[in-house]
Amino acid sequence: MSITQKNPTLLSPLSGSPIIHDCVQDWVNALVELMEPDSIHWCDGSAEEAAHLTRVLVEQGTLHPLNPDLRPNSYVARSEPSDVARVEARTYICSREEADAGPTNNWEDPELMREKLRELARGSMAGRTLYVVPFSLGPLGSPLARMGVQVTDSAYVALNLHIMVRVTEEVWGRIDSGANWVKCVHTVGAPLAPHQVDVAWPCNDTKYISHFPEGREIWSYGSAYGGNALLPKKAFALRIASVLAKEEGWLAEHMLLVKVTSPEQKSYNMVAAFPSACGKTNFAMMQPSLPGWKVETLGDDIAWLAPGKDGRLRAINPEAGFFGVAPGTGPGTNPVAMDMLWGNAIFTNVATTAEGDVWWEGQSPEAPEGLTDWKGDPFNPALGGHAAHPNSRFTVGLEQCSTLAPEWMDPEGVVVDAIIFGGRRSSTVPLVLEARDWNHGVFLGATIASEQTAAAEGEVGKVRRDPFAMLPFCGYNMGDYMGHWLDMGNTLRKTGRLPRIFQVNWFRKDDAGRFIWPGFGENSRVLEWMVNRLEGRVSATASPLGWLPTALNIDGLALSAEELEVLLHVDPLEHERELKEAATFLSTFGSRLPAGISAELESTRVRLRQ
Ligand code: GTP
Ligand code: SPV
Ligand code: MN
Repeated sequence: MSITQKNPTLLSPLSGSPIIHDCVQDWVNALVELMEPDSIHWCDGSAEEAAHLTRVLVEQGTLHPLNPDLRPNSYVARSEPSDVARVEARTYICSREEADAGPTNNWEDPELMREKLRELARGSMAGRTLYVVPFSLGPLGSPLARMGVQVTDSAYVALNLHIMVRVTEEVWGRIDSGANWVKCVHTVGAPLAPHQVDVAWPCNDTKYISHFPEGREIWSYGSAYGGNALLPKKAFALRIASVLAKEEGWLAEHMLLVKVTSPEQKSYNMVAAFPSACGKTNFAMMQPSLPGWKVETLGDDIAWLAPGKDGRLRAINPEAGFFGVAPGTGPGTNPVAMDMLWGNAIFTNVATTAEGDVWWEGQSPEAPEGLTDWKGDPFNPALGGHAAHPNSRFTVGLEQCSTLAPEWMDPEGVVVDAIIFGGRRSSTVPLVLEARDWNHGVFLGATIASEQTAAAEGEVGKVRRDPFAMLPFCGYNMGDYMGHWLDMGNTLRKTGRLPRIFQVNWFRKDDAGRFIWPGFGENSRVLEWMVNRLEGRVSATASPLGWLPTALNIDGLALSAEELEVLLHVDPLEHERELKEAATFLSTFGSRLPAGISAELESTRVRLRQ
């Protein structure tokens, strides 16, 4: 039941509403008292509710309907130009001890941060509706699923949550204490004075994305964009979940999840961790160029992995939708995504066409005439610049993806056969290699570096260490996190088969600055090599970095043998430098760096000098 209470002081459940546990009622009551919304809306996740939220947002000018003949039930939102990506500098892990947040996270004392947030949040929802959104990450009732409730004063956020997670009243029946759900508080920080006219994208220049791991609580202030505001995504499913996972013996990872089937009809499930805007969604929807191969989608951004009853590592996708990068998505690169965006989609910060459709760089070679850019201004290609913001995104449900694997609802998850780490590197790092063993694979994950993208504020193109693609998403000390990965290996080794670990880099460039590897569907050639390795069918060449392909299938590709050599080349001098940088990074963890990682570092150093 979707209920709006006009008078927020009347919080006892209305007749006919589901029984909502006191711990939720008390929490919402306290927030209402603090933030002073005009009304409260208890969400139920229904289609009627989505229609209501959409109507509100269209009236408010936040959503612009697209041409229903071209893209039914689809809308464009244009954010404030200052609110376009995750704000890592404003993201905090407020553990009791600073050392538990570690050197890669911003830390603040939890009590001081709560105090600060309480002051900011006081009266922050004035003139607005407070939406209470109950959700499940993962299929409700699955041993791997977790529940949460997000409170938000943004109808745009509530509507996106409808798509991104399983919003359902069934959650109310399962919340029986303060312990088994995560509290997510979100306000755009833009109270309205009486009769003040609202803006299309309310937000605040002051932003805080704060996590309280011990309290299982998240507070987000000032932004309505992506991971800053859709709290079940990065804030819960990665930062808080990584802490739960460490305590409970599982893994919460920034990974896509796919099922790969070979021409012999053998299937393997793979996860791959690449940093933001480095190819997860594209990989997850890959259309293999090699005949007979099939890739089916299970997840494109987050995977939760845990040893199953059979002792093998299993994975689920906790999400229910895609929040994907629009630019670069086109019929040639990701036809599956293009198809799934036929309707029922929300586009944020893309350009719009004169016909009332969407456009972004990479959708077609030329920008059509008469575009309106992401800020709502006429687009003039002669002036340069982007029509769509580089971090413009689409929100659409998983079920619209034609390559969705039938196992996507399986509460037990799927067995993981291979783990892939990757990054965006224009030089140095080979196209693909295989780790020598689990610990070496963990070392590869721990030392991955990548060029920064537009998915977060910061200098685009700058190389930074992004261990496990989790640098912005690990909710605790990353040294302990590396140790947890090593421990998981020990656990899995006792009970069953360990997944094999690979590393890839689709992004090596030539001297002219062009990508050497064609990427996208052609990445299936790399999958073929991996599957051949899993099946013990091909040998590999030892290198100081791990096992390199002795041969790779490039039949029919416009790629010379010399280019392939460049793609697989390991330059000892370059890697000495690389290793030095990795060592400097790892040394920042001090005594929290696991001995197993130091040992791998030393072993790689020795191998490079041999
Ligand atoms: P997040 O949602 O931010 O976590 O990003 P993601 O890892 O899912 O990245 P996504 O698949 O959306 O790709 C980001 C950009 O990289 C897009 O512009 C893609 O076109 C581009 N890209 C993806 N795969 C490849 C590839 O194999 N080769 C090249 N050259 N570009 C790629
Ligand atoms: C990422 O940045 O890795 C994303 C987008 O997937 S966001 O949800 O904004 O974090
Ligand atoms: Mn991501």
